Amino acid sequence: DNQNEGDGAVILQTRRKTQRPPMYKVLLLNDDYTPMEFVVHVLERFFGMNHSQAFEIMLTVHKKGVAVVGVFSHEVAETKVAQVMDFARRHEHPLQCTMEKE
Ligand code: TYC
Repeated sequence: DNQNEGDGAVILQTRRKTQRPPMYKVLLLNDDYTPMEFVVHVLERFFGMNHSQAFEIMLTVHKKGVAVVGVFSHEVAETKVAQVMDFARRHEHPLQCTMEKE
């Protein structure tokens, strides 16, 4: 940000550009075996979606192969991925969830 000193003199670059934390997309991947109802449940449970939003996103993943299910800070995104992967593994479904920098 440049600052005008009133008499026309300008101080150049007294402040660096404001830093925003990098954000991460959490992605859900399609597979042939995880039941559709399980994926809907995951989206409701870990991503706070209502049933109709969750069903819509599940169908998008099913048809397109992948969808962004949310955008979060690094720490929150890592937690979501771990929760989904652990829940899927405990239920013996091959569902995959990953994150990537936006
Ligand atoms: N393709 C799965 C089926 O036909 C459903 C599914 C949807 C699986 C989304 C994973 O992320 C997924 N049962």
